[in-house]
Formats: sequence, C-alpha cells, structure tokens
Amino acid sequence: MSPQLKQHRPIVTHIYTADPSAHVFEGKLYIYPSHDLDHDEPSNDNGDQYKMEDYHVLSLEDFDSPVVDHGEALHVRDVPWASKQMWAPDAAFKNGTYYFYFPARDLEGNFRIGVATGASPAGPFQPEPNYMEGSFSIDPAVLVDDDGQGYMYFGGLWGGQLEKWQGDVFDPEGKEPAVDAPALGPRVARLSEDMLTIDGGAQEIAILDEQGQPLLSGDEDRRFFEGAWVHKYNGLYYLSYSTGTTHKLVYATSQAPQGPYTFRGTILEPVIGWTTHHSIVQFRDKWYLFYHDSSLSDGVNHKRCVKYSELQYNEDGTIRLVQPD
Ligand code: FUB
Repeated sequence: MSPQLKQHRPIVTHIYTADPSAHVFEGKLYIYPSHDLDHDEPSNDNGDQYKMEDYHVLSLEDFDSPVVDHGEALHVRDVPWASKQMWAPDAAFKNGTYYFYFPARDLEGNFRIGVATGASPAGPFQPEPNYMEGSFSIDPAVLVDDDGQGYMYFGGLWGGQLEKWQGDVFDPEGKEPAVDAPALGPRVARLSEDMLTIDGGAQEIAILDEQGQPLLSGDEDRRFFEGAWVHKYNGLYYLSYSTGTTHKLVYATSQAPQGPYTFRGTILEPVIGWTTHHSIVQFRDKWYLFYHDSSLSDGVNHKRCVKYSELQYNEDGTIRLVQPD
C-alpha cells in the first residue's frame, strides 16, 4: 500500500496492475485495473503473455491516503463463458447497482465482453452467465451520459482481434486495412436500460482529421489501436485512446457520444514498456489521468504498474501534453 501517492509513481507495488479505469463512487476514487501475473514466459504480438486471471479493485479517499486493495473482485473460474485472459475492465453505476465490464477469451478462444454486478463499488461482482450478445474484441469503457443513457466503447487491434470483426462474423484471416485506407475505429454500442445488454448492435466510430477526412491506417501516430475512453468536459465528448505501435495516448472530440470525432492531439508521450492504457476522471475540482507503464519490472511488458498525473486543459478545451516523468 502507498502511504502517500506521488504523480508518475506506482500507486501500488504489492501486485502488478495495468489498464486503470478510474471513477468517483460514493465520494472516493475507485480504480479498476487489470491484475498482471508475475511470470517469465515469452511475449508475442498476440498478447499471450497477458494471462490475467482475476481482478482487484483499488480505492483511495484522496491522494494523501493509503490505497486500499479490496482483494479479488472476480475470477475467471467463476465466469461460465470465459476461458482465460481477463483484460482491461471498466465499471459503471446506475439503477442503484454497480456494473463491472470485462473482456476475456470465450470457450472458442475469441475475445468477448461480459458484465457482472454488485452492490458495492469494491465488489465482489457476480457475472452474468453469458457474454454480452453482439460484443467482441477487448477494452470496454462505459459512459453513463447526463441523460442516463449508457454507452459502451470497445475494441483493440492485434491480440484484441478487432481487425477480425470487419463483417458480421469472426474472420480468422481478417487484416488491418491497407496503409492508405481509412483506419479501423473503435466501436460504440448503446446499452439497454438495465445496462446488461447491447441495444441495437455496435457501430464503428469515425475519427477524422482537421479537414474532415478519416485517419488512415498507416497514420500510426494518430490512428486508433486500443484502450478507448470517453469523458465529457464542458459539454464536449473527448474520445482518448492508445496508438499501440507508436505508444502514445491521443484524443479526439465530438459534439455527440457516438461521433464522428475530430482528432485534436497527444495526451501522453510514450512510457517505459510497449503498452499504455488510461482513463480520465474528475475528482473534486481537478482532473486526473490514470495510466500504466512497465517501470516496476524494469520494462517487462506484462508486469505493469498504474500511475497517475494531474491533467490540465487550455482555455480552448485542448488538453495539455503530459510527460511520463
Ligand atoms: O492488459 C491487456 C491489454 O494490454 C489491454 O487490454 C490493452 O489495452 C493493453 O493495455
């Protein structure tokens, strides 16, 4: 546990953590990370090294208080439809219930997204018996908009399989578009009133450049790779995500939750390690970026640690670039 948190330092060191989704529930800051396993097996581009089996929820009263690890909130053994790889999760609150969204490989080895429910933001969470029909790929992030409508954003390339879902069915041969073709966008789906199902199917989000043209697949400094997150600031929707191969966090904005979004800039420069993955949250009167790197393991990609930084906006609504250290 950390007695006092410092920006750009691991918030916990007793376990490896990654993919932090931060929310304010019941006046506290709750963080829903992946729980990286401590193993020394080799890495590959399919992400097989990310063998996570369970989730722990972390919380803090404020940045001067210890981080509390609430213990195991959900384990793959308790999810009937899942076989392995419990990747980046998120949580939401509606109707007096806490909802926990998580990706995992199904019994056929394809990534799907499941939901579990609980009475406390700290868990434990009871999973639904099946994955959410119409879900695929990874990295769910849920926004409950001001009117109460829930939206789930998801998707990730390579190990996350998004390029294999360009039609209605899984295509094991699916590839990323050619470098001069529009890049694949993250998906967004409206959630049903009870937050347990996808309402009407998922649609692809368009991310455009300043001239209104789609970002191209070869534009690896700007195109979507994984880890979508949407927050609202001054009534504008901000879609932020990881660029994967170029290791940045970037963002785009829109007047509507489903887009189209216009690319605006970079939030975080590359960190130690291949992946980074983030969330943005307002806590009291300030905004914070939660992200991860691999500094706790001296750069081992699957032994990561969650960190945070204060996030600042310029007068025109653009986000100031954060340096990892
Ligand atoms: O933690 C496993 C995967 O690595 C996540 O789902 C991605 O966003 C990347 O952080």
